[in-house]
Amino acid sequence: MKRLLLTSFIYLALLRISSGQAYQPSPENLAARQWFQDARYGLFIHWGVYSILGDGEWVMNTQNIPVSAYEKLPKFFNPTAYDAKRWVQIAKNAGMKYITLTSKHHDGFAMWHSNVSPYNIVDATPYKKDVLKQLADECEKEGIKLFLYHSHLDWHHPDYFPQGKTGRQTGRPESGDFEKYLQYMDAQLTELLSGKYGKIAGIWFDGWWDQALDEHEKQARKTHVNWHLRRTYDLIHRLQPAALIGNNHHVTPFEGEDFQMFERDLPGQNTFGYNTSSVSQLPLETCETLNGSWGFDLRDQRYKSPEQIVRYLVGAAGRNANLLLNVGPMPNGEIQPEFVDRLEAVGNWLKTHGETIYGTRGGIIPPQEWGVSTKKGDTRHFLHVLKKPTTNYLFVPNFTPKVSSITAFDGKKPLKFKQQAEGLFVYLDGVAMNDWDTIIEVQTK
Ligand code: FHN
Repeated sequence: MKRLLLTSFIYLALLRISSGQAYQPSPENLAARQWFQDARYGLFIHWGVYSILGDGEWVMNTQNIPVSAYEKLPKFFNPTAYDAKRWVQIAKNAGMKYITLTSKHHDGFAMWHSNVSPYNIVDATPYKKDVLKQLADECEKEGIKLFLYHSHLDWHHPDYFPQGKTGRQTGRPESGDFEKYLQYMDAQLTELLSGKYGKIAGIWFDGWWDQALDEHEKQARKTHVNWHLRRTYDLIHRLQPAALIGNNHHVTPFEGEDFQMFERDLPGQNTFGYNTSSVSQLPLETCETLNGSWGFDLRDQRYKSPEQIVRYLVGAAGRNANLLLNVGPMPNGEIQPEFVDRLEAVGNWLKTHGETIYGTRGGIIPPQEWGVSTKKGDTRHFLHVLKKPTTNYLFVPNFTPKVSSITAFDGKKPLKFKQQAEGLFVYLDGVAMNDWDTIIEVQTK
């Protein structure tokens, strides 16, 4: 009887695992999630052989370049100015705590020395050096965590079949074995997570949506292929339990994922048309470009100002999310000065105001007309005023914890306040309003 019970228990457990319902994050993984939320700000790097053409990372698709022609590109990729040390310093000066590098984008080219395919930075370029290894070593040295962006979608691999809705003109064969493609992808992920590149903080997937041919299917989380996501996720967690898995599928998270991401929109918003409005309980991250492009685009001058970036970062933190801000380095390996200068200006702001961002969580009140709030522990609250109120006071609705003092964060001037059942009134007389962000600190008992 005891044996029968045990067998049924094991069977049920296996059934739950195969139906993808039993993901229990490990203690290391839960700790990593805390770290991730505390970090709040990271550098996204889109870099690959596509950067040579200076037309973004989608160039293979947008210019309908067949695989046979695109395969010539790596022969011109010789980033002699690439300096991992410099990249990590740029991220650090910007106040960023982690870097997310494209290990493989949709073009299928591996930015590390892969043994699974010669289509990689060491075997297919005159540069012949493993850019990922250099970055991983430098990150490790400097205490910056490293995530890897990895595309599910692959415009190069012959077994990525059936083809999805993009990359249709790349001349790939009209047949293929999707399961073989998944094995290839898992083998490459295994290489990335088996120690040579140290501790990988997380895998940032993208491209799942390529196989969901219409919006309805996408929202129903259905695709034309079986991605076996859970199998891949379990493999990653087996190799590195603390590695956080996120997937930019633009729908509600699947079992086995550790954070939820949004693209070019703050959580809950969908101005870009990509995102789901449902926000999960997982740690959150939103990614944005510093100009208008992910991969290097020679013509793109739409640089965001440091002020815009700070306000976006604050908006994200107030919604309990990280900001992953992107640069697309040039084909020679340099990050252009227009990016570096802006990143540094934000880093300078963080030197004096980072206390209200790092290690915080979204505040106890939802975003307001005037801005957002963050909190540190249970008793420190930061009101980030992003839009000057028309009155001489700020109204914070439903703020129930008992307030002991309120000060302007810059200059530490004590402020008058009135706490009533409907909320908190903070009087702004004498507060120097700042166009970027005026911060008011509320101390509660
Ligand atoms: O197609 C990609 C795009 O190239 C870029 O990598 C962004 C980053 O979030 N994500 C995809 C579109 O959702």
